[in-house]
Amino acid sequence: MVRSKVASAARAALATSRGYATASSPVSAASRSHKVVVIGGGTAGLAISHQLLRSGRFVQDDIAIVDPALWHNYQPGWTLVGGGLKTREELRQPLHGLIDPKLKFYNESVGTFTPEENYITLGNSNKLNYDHLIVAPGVALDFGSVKGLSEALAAPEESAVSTIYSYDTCANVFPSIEKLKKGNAIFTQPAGVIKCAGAPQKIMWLALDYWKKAGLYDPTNPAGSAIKIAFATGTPTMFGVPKYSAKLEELRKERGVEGLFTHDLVAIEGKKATFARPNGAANVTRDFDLLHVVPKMGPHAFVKNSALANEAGYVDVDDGTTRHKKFGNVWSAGDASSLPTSKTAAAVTAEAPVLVQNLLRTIDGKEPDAIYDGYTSCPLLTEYGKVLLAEFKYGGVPKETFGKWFGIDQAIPRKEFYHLKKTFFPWVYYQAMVKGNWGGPKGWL
Ligand code: UQ1
Repeated sequence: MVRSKVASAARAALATSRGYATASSPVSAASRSHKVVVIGGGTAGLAISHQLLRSGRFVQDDIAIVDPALWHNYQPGWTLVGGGLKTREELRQPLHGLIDPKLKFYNESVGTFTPEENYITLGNSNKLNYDHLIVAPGVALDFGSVKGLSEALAAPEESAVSTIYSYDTCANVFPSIEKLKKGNAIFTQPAGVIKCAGAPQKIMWLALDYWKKAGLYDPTNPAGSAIKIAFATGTPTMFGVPKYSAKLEELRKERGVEGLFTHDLVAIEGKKATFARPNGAANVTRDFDLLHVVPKMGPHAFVKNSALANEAGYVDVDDGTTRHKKFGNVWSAGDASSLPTSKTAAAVTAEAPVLVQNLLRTIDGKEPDAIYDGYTSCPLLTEYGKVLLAEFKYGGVPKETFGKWFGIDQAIPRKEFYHLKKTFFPWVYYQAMVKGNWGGPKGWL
């Protein structure tokens, strides 16, 4: 840290004296080496770093974590913030406090990857050499994907537009639900890959339940209700897994929610939302009195524009081993990876142990033998007090933890799953998962 400060001060002084920035010719950029460099202090980065440390095979500073963030957020909880059930503050912790002191923490951004020569540069131009690299920086929200969205989110009271998808905005969602007494409420989901594909409708189901209890929405008489509810999604169905999609479609119809499928939000102007349609069909514009938006998401530019990315911009790893397809000492898990599953913290519970086992075997000169089956989960709030616990693997095939134990059908919303979602998962997450002790359905590691 001290060294990097000196280096950047020297660079700044030089840049000033020459009158231009010298990013390409740093004066004395420091160079350090680590056995493992982990990009990202999010769910995947923390779980994997601590699982590696717990293997007992690494000493002080063998493993480094790179992340510019000051805070770590329990993002699965933001739906609960949107539903007025938790505060955003109680879901976050300072990132440095979650990192074991045996790990070297670079609280910096990433500049570039040079996998051919086994190093990365940091945003401050310092160089980190590695034996193994783990890339887990997550995905970026693209607020620019919807015209007028950034401006609308900055003035939530006037615009009636909000989103649970960021720390800055999630606290505005519940007040907007409470404030609405009549009119059109529209909940959107974009076409394309997002994290937690169920969240765009979870917040809708909570809002519906809230308005129902407030006497403003009657599911048996939606046309005669003060509030009308529509789910506008760029996707063709309620959910990507047929088993759960069927149940959610049944709920949508039962509850009188209008389904606007293959409607991809592209613009907000005043109280009008415009949706693109496929196959050159004309755009559709709808008036709203409340709009809950989910922006498009995608890989960070520093990943997308690197030699590590596949065509879509994700870190190009093997679906089973999590090892990079071209660079044998590069690995990825979590949202930034190309693993073709739904992007959730639950997925990381299954990905992390596979990555760790395979990386350790590779260090020993053996071939990877652990295989990730695509396990992921979506605890889908369908009302206050009930959750449909979708759990599935590659191919959208259900893989239900509790079905196996108790013979129950997890497509049926239950109060027990609600307690898991609201109380147990946030607790076990900070208590064990980020420390490398939690294997999801496998329990404590
Ligand atoms: C899980 O382990 C986890 O992380 C703590 C979640 O929180 C985000 C989950 O949503 C799920 C489903 C799991 C999986 C664990 C079990 C016991 C099914």
